[in-house]
Order: sequence, then structure tokens, then C-alpha cells
Amino acid sequence: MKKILATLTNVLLLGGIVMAKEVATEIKVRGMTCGSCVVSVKKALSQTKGVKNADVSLEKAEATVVYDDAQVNQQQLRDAIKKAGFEAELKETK
Ligand SMILES: [Cu+2]
Repeated sequence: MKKILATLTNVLLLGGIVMAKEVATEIKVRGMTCGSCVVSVKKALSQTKGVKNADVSLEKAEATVVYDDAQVNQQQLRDAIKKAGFEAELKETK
């Protein structure tokens, strides 16, 4: 089941002309051991088309990603993390 934490609109940024739908999701990331791992994951996510913002926490071992769901999906986000050399899975906190 898709976990959607928040749905945002771009009203402020785009003056309401383009209503891109942005969603935020948390992805569990395994294998990070230091600050440069965090940078690698953050970079991999940030370079993925459709990603607006990526915050990666070493302590929590997770990434919080804000993305445009018309351009990219959670599977692609996980693939980007895996390509960077880490394990990624959707966080299930239900
Ligand atoms: Cu590292």
C-alpha cells in the first residue's frame, strides 16, 4: 500500500498556474554507515527526475523524499537508492 504522508501543491511557487502534485514519502535505507553514505543516497535521489527534495538521516536510516508523482514513483526512488549501493524498502509504520 502506498504510503502518502502529505500532499502539497505549488500554489506559492508557481502562482497557481501549474498545479503539480507533490507527495512525500519515507523510505527505509539500510547499509549507510557514515556521512558520505548519506551524501551518496541524497545525491542519487536528488538526481532522480521528479524529485523535489530529499532528506537523508543516518541515525534514523531513512530518506524523506518529496516528489512529483506524475514524474516518478516509489519503485524508481528505491531503484535509485539501490543503484547507489544501499538497500531500500518502504517504511511501514501502520
Ligand atoms: Cu559511508
